[in-house]
Amino acid sequence: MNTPYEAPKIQTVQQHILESQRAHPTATGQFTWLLSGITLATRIISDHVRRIGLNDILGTTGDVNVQGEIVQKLDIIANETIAGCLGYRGNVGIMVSEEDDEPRILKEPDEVADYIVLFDPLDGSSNIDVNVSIGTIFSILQRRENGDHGSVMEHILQPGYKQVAAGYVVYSSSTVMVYTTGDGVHMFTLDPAIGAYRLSRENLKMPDEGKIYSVNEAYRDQFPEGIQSYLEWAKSEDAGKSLRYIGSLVADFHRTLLKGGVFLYPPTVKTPGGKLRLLYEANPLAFLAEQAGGAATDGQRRILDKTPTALHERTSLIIGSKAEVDRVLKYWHK
Ligand code: AHM
Ligand code: MG
Repeated sequence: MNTPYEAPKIQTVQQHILESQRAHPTATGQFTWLLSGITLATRIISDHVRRIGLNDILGTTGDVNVQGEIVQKLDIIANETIAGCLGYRGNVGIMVSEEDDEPRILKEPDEVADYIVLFDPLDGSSNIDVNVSIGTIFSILQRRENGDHGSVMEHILQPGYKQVAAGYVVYSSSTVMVYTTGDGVHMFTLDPAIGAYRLSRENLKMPDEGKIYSVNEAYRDQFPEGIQSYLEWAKSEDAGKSLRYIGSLVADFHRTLLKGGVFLYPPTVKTPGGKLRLLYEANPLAFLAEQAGGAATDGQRRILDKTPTALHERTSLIIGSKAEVDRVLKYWHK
């Protein structure tokens, strides 16, 4: 019999997570439940972003956050939306946000709540007012061990290689989610017609090489000499490079993931320890980069090997195609 209509095969992010969890017989579904909180929150944020010019949510709140940065109204909306969507997922014990001074403790260590969620609710917020891509970045850790009642900070300040999942959402020409649980990198696009993230690419690999380098060249004179030499080389005709810099890490990284190349935020005279946050920015993106075959370093060490010493710790970051990251390091340490 002829079928009058064949429904398109759709795989949502929820189905994808459930299916990959099936490969782990001990999985309880708790993790899937947690990730569904993130997908819900980012769908709500995406809706705010789309309607931003129509509502009174453009502009600043008049406050400065713990990082010394001006707080945008949408920063707060994104922060509270994520906190709200995750707060009642009973398995989240601690939430740590770039916008909050202190972690939010939802469950005491002796209560059963395995996960710690760390996030940058709205990365690139200086781009909000000018309709340029922005995003949400998240990192998920497990409390160190069952029955380990160490201090809250001991549970949070784990090196990046201990992440159990990480990802981001870019709010751009479309809303795209990319995540890893250590089993490859997968990309989904929000289908506004059905309100769900649909699989667009599975097991994404970062190209081994790429012609784009991405850096705020205005700080060139403040960078270490080796980085300046790399930039000189990158500008030469022989190198065949091209420069792109959006100023939203999440969007600059997304391009690097898809097209290869390298993103650099080296130390500057003004920020000798680097500008980007280790826990909410560098760690999750480094996990994704490595899972996609790329690399991430602070110039001295692999990002994922760094043991954080403070909640809002900053780091320098060189991330992208492995060969290009290696080339930058070679120039830096010549
Ligand atoms: P934020 O918007 O979460 O505060 O993030 C900091 C941003 C990154 O997204 C971006 O890579 C970087 O700061 C740009 O900094 P600069 O303006 O110094 O180039
Ligand atoms: Mg940020």
